[in-house]
Amino acid sequence: MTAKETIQRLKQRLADPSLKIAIIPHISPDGDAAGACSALWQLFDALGMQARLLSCDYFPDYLRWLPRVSDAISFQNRPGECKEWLREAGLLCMLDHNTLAREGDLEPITRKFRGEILMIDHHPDPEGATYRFSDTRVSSTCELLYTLIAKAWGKAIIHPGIANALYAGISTDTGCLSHNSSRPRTYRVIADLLALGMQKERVHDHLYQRCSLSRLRLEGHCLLNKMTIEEEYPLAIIPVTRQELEKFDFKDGDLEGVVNMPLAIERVLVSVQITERKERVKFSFRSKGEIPVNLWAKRYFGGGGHRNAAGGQLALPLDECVQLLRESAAWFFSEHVNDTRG
Ligand SMILES: [Mn+2]
Repeated sequence: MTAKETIQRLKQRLADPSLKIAIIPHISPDGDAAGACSALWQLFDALGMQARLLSCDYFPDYLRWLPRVSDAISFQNRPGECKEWLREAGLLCMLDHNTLAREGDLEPITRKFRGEILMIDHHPDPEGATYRFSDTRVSSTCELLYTLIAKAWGKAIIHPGIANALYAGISTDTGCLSHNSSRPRTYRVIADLLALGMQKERVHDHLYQRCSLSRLRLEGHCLLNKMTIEEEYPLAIIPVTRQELEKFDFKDGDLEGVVNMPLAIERVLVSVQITERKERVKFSFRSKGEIPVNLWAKRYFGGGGHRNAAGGQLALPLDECVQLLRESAAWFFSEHVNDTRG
């Protein structure tokens, strides 16, 4: 089926006002997932559709200003409502993820979902979905969602609230247009969003200028006391313990972006942040140029993602995680990195 036919079928499905819709982001939603959820729910509002936003965990504070995001139902504190809506819903929208496995504790329920699935995403190797819009070339799910909305309903339906949400996703997923953002099309979409009333300063203010003092101090602590740069490899590692997170009054999203900072050093080609959370240790990988850190995350750390930005997690003590990273670095740098500068 061509994209055009998929859009036509989706539009027909959405013409039924009795249809109930569940919108679901990936676990630990980021700016792109939250922006896409916000924009899509606002679109459904404009179309007069009944939707709910369900999340397996919580949206971080810095994204809760996005319209409709604070109306999300978390499976952690309202599991009954999530289950009930999924029983009644005929359409499940997977945003910014390519597999139900990225839905955390919601996965066992969404695996049994019998309705149709709409996927809008930009990660490689998408699984299933009735209506699939997946393109790894776009900057973000929000960029792809813009194109879908414009093609299906026309640009005019995009009001400033939708435009702000879409831009929030494009901006955060590209590190303020520093990576994953070399296609002219991305800037044409941003230009359209500005013309449709998007408030760029307001979005930037919410996303980047409302940091707490403790968050800024945690960033400083990571760079000054925690970051190491390997001698053998152009690799920076930032391991953070649970006690340190508590000391700096950590809130979800507070370490967002820290892993990118070591890449400012010329010699560093790969940066990995390893964070000890309640039950698991989380890995966040970043790289420059052609270096595919998603392959490293997939092979050793139970994760995956994009070429230059990937994640993973393991149920091992933090020091063993750091050790595994150092040991597997030999494999990764010899197999996948030609230019080690060093
Ligand atoms: Mn994304």
